[in-house]
Order: sequence, then structure tokens, then C-alpha cells
Amino acid sequence: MLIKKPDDIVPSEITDKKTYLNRRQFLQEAGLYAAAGAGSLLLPVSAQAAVTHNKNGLYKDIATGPYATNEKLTSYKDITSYNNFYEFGTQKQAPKFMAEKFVTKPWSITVEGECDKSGVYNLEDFLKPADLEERIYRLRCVEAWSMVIPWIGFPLHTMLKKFQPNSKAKYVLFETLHDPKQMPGQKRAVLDWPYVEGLRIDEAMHPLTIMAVGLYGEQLPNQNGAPLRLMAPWKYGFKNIKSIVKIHFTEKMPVSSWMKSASSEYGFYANVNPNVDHPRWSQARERRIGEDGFFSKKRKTLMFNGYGEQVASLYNGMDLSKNF
Ligand SMILES: Nc1nc2c(c(=O)[nH]1)N[C@H]1C(S)=C(S)[C@@H](COP(=O)(O)O)O[C@H]1N2
Ligand SMILES: [Mo]
Repeated sequence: MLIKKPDDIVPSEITDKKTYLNRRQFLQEAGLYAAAGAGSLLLPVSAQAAVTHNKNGLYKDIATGPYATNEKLTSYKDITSYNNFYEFGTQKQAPKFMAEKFVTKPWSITVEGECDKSGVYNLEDFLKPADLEERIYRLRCVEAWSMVIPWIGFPLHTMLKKFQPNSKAKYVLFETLHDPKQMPGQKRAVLDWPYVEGLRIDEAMHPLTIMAVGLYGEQLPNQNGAPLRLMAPWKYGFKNIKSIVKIHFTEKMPVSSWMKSASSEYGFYANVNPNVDHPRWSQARERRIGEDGFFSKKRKTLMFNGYGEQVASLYNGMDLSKNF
């Protein structure tokens, strides 16, 4: 198998020892986050932000990109122990344990379809520090909970442009790894594996859309979709496909795994929309994970998850109750 390199790429300088040391530092830091969470009522808001956002990992020096929200971050612990990753089980608590030994290095990505530079690429070739940014984005699950996560990633367009999509590339399809030995959830037909998702090409090229490779200044934990996962923050969580091994440019709208499993419940666009009910529940409100106290009220869900200013124009003239 021929592994291709985009022209301007530098080999990774990450050594195993460094990764290991960062991991140890990070565990200590994770304890800090937990402590900050427990005592957060005693801290002024500014101090809270300083403590919970102290970065100490592999990506600690990555600059903050545009579009950051200043909402309180969800704790590292909640972000990494309450996950949807059906390849590692359908319980929210399962991926953290079931994905512990998941091997994500080396990692290659197959690029095919309507583009001039199809082939097999190494992920490491896309991890140039200059391309990486921190983006604090909300993640809103269709199950009506949300989190605020400090992602580390690169704009998806910086990657896609290197593959030189042609004029027939109207959509981009993404696929997760299919490896039932490593991903025990794939031994059961809860979804049609591998997990497939797609974006329209203009959604994929939009500057808000990133490929995340880390969070809280660290490498992406396995349960959050290591080594790289999509993050289009105005869409429901399920669009943000994890552990991607294939990118396919196509002329036809892809059929995602969720559309296949229940087309009346999950559409292609999956834009966060409080005005369109899911067939089995309202989408008007959400619970912010970590705010589950007795007195905490559900929040109103915002159109496009609060990113309307940036993305509403992508859907001008479309009936969003039909294109859900
Ligand atoms: N491959 C894959 N990607 C996936 C999922 C999945 O089961 N498999 N779950 C989706 C759903 S429903 C949500 S809400 C988010 C959860 O991301 P998180 O665990 O990082 O919070 O991942 C999405 N991406
Ligand atoms: Mo979700």
C-alpha cells in the first residue's frame, strides 16, 4: 500500500516518551479539574476559567482560534466519561473503558472519489502545529444534552483542499474504522457498520468545521473519537463522526448510518433546530452536562446550536422542517 504525503508536510516529532510524560502530567491535571468542579461555587468566574482551562498536554501551546464561546467549560471528567461511541457499546459509560486499548497509531486515511489527489495518507502528516487551533464549541446531542468542549483541531478545509476536490464533489462522506476485534460494539448490528456520515461540500469547507485531534490541550482520548473526529458545532452530535479512516468526495448525497437505521428520525442535515421536533421528543430544551443539580433548569436550545450568524446563510431558501 502506497502512503502518500501532501507536499508541504513535516514528519511528526512526537516521541513515545514525551507522550508518556504528557499522559502522567495530564492525569494529575485531570485531578485538578475534578477538584475545581467540586469547589467551583467558591471561585469567582474568572478564577474558575483559569483553573479549568489550564493546559498541560501535548497541545498546550496551541493558539485559540476564532469563534470561541466564553461559556463555562464542561469538566474534562464529564467530557471523557459520558460518551456516545456505539463501536464501544451503547451505554454512555462504556466507551471510556471499552476503548482503553484502542490502537490509533499509526493511522491512515483513505481518500477517494471526485478529487485529483486520491490515495492513502498518514494522519501525522496533517498535524502541523501551524494548522492546529483551539476551538471552544458546544456539542449538542439529539438526546437533549449538551457540553462545552475546548477542542484542538484544524479547519477541515485545510485538509480537504490538499486532496483537490473537483467540480463534481458536491458532498463529502466520512467513514469510521471497521474492526470488530478492536471495536466490540461492531459485533452487534445496532447500526449498519462502518459508521458513515456526510456533509455538503460547502458545510465541509465552512471555517467553523474542524477535524478535532485533541481536547483540553491533550491528544483526543479514545472514547472521544481518537485520533481524529469531525466537529461541525451547529449540527447534532451524531454528525460528528469519530475515528475517521475514509474521506470520499461524491456527487450524490451520502446516506448516513443513522438515516439508514431510521430515516424518519434522522435526516442528512441534522442542524440543531429547536423548532422542529424529533418524532419522539421535543428539541426545544437541553440539559448541560455537569449542571444536573436540583435547581438547575434546562436551557433553551438555540437555532443552529447558537452558530446561526455563521451558518444560517448556507440554508437560505431551504425548508428546514423538510430538510431536518
Ligand atoms: N463512529 C461514531 N461516531 C460517533 C458516534 C458513534 O456512535 N460512532 N456517536 C455520535 C453521537 S450520537 C454523539 S452525541 C457524539 C458524542 O461525542 P463525544 O462522546 O465526544 O461527546 O459522537 C458522535 N460520533
Ligand atoms: Mo448524539
